Amino acid sequence: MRTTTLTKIVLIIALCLFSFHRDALAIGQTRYVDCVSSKGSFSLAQKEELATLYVDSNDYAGVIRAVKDLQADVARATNHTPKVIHEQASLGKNTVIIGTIGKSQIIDQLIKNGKVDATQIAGKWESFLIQVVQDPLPGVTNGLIIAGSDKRGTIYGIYDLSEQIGVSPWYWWADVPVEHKDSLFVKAGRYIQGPPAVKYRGIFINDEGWALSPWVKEKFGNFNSKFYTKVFELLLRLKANYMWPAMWSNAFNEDDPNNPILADEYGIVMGNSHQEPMLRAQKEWDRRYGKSWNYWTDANNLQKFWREGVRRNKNYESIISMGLRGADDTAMAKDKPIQEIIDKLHEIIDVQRKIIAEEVNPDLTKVPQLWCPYKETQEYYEKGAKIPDDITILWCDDNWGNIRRLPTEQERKRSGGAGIYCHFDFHGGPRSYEWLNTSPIPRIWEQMHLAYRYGADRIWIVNVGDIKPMEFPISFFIDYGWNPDRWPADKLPEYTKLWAEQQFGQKYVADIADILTKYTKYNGRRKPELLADTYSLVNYREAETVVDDYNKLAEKANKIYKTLPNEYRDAYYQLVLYPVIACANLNELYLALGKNRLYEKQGRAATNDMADKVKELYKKDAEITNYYNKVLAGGKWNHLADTTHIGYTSWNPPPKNIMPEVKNINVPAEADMGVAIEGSENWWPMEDSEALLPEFDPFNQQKYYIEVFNRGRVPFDYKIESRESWLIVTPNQAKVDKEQRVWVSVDWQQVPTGTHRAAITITGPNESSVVVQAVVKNPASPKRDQVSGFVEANGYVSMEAEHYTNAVNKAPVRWLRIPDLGRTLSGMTPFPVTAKSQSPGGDGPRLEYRMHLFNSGKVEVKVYLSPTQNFHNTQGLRYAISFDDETPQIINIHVNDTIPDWKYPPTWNQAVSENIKVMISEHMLKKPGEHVLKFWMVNPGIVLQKIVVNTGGVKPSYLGPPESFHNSG
Ligand code: REL
Repeated sequence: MRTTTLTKIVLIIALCLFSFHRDALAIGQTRYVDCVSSKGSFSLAQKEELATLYVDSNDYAGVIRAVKDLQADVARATNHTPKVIHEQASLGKNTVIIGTIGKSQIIDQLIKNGKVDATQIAGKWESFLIQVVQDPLPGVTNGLIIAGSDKRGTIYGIYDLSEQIGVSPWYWWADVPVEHKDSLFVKAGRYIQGPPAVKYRGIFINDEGWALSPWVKEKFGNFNSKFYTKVFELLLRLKANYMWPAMWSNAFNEDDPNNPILADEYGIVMGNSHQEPMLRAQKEWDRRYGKSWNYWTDANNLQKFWREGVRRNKNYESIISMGLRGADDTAMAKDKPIQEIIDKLHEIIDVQRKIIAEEVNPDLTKVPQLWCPYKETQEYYEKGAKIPDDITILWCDDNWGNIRRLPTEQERKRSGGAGIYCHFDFHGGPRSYEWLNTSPIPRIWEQMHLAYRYGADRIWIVNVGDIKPMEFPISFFIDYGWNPDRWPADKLPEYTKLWAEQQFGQKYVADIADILTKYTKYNGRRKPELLADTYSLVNYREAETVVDDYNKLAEKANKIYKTLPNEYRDAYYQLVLYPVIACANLNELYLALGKNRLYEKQGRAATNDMADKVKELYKKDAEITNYYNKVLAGGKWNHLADTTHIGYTSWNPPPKNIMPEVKNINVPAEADMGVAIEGSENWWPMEDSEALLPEFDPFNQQKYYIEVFNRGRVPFDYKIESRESWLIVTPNQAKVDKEQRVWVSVDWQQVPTGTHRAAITITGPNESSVVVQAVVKNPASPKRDQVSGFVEANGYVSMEAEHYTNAVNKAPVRWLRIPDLGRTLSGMTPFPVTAKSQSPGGDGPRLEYRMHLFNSGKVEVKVYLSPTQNFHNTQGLRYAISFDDETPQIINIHVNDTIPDWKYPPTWNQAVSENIKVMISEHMLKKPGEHVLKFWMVNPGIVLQKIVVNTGGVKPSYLGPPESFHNSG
């Protein structure tokens, strides 16, 4: 008997620990639900025996509704449905008592009787307490109390329990399965959360024309309350509270009158986009007045229109967008003098506030309002527009995730506070990006951390396009806003793992987290819509390495897919596999396209193969889209993969993907040998110049390729000879049908000291031959294992920021590594981000990079930085740079960004497209040998990703040369 019980316990524990069991049910929170009982634990479910769920019928309708979700969630996990009751008389022995302080008699009574101490949450915003209480009330032996400080506090408490029992906030929106559990226990203890650090946290559904709209039409008819309640529920499960609704052809309040009613009942605070003031969608205006609004000519109609809007929604919780922009995301008056526009803005806000005072509350400080200095409207503010103190200023990013402005010390005193509106999706220039998730969480962290530390914490709202496929960054954005202190930079990898675990269980956590981190990094390097002609085809094997890495990731993601139990596959496909295989395929397509064009110039027989490959990959792209739309989850997400992404010619998406133009050539029959080499687009014997491979050195111990290719249809044999026995060439003879890649490397045990030139002779058909030169540099010193720091090769030293030799801190400033930030490895930034500016030099904070150079004279230092905006609106963000004892040169990263008219500076297009800002300084080095490069802090907010010291050999590439050989010394 005892053995059986023991076996059972062991089995249950094993089930809890292994396979797809999910520990990280509530990301970043103490885990309080278990599937085995423990001392003093509360039994929520034990086979058919379920605790009763009690909620006062006088509590908020939204709380009562959420309890029904909890009831359904328990059933999802256990297959048994608990009872929901509202009468005190029917309280069972085991009851979950749920209620809002001040709205639930029982909760108030428990607090009064001292059974529950709610002082930590009472009167706070959106806070809750979950506590196991023995004998809380007569007849109740075991109680689980979920008490909320306010309506959403209670709702969040309810959904927190749901999350802990294994229902992911994405259970419906991403088909995340709920793992079956026979038993659920809440461990003895008190679990408190809130208040959130950011008061309003939400999303903006936008640019919904291509994917979300047809999906909504097919599944819900229109953007009605059937659709929106799905969104509201998701937001509450994520602990978000705020939203701007879809607005392209839609009007939230009008398309379904139940929309605002249900938003309010659920507990979602509604607003409208930055261009739609006074709780009215632009479409409502268009439907009535049919032309663009203009306050100069339409003041009366606009005032009437606004009055109707705030009157209609006055009983619902909202944040009212204030001010005015032109219709359709344009400036309100392009040709008028700026002062006239500012005066008009003042007049508009005055009128709007008068209407609000008359219609909603004469005490305007009680009515949440925001003004959003989006695009041109920021100029009005910087040039003197005065925004009433109690209105929240919702600062914006540059549409590409880089915050344009943060509150100054003075502005931080405003009673309305500040917030941030930013983008994971954008319809506009320099190119729309609306297809896949391209926002790695380290950059979201870095920017929102800045925002938080500079006091922009009243509202965070992010443009998420169609919601899908932004699931992962949405979770992070909301979780980070809830409790930024829980997620310092070094915990970001943990966040990714916990998120992966919440959706897929423990088994593949590390691998899935790795996939999420890498695919977002790869997509963050350049938006897929901009990908054509990005990576170098010939230098540093850049394009093929990117494709190789992406394909390896796709292979890994696919392998996991195949071994996952069936019920996890849909979720995994949409959250992990799809973005990886879709973008790996696209990268490969552009590599094939680049090769097709290069090969055509070289007359390679393989030109047409590359054209076929492009066609095949283009077809595969359509198949992936089709799978997402039609097969995944039985077609549940049809259209959500419709967004076009191939064939852009401007910022505006093409209406349909367009197959890129490929080149086909007529290949003559006769065999004809061509030779191409790494680092060059030329081919020989066509070219007059010398065929010279990049240099070989004992530090990096490179291998470089030579490509022997056929310009005819008949295959031929080649032979390769070199006099140097230490030069390894493989294969040194072969039959070439279309092309053969030959690898050249050096046997470093055999090479004599010094610089050598080795000729490699390739002999092909009809006695044709090509000579390729290899330069091999084997210096007497330094020696590979003795050198400390980096070593120059091929005319450069390339260094990842985190591979500094020395980080010099100076209290309170220290250097912070932000893992996985940026295009290559990670980012280094001076911390805290609110630290005072520093004068570079002396013992100032700096990163030091030791290196050995073989060259001297003039060198160029290229510093790769995140494209941070001039968020202080001062002269620009600066760092300083020096070699050895040089006086540091101060470099202003915004020096070329002077914005006379507050439009985006010309350098901005390049910086956001490339997702990097490269600054160059020149230095004079008297002699070769050991040097120390110093990167000095001047302003906080600068994020260093990579440094390249160019002694004359850097070749064009997108990411810059790969990292040079280095030793920690
Ligand atoms: O991303 C933005 O904030 C804007 O482009 C949009 O809010 C804008 O109103 C656009 O969707 C409308 O055409």
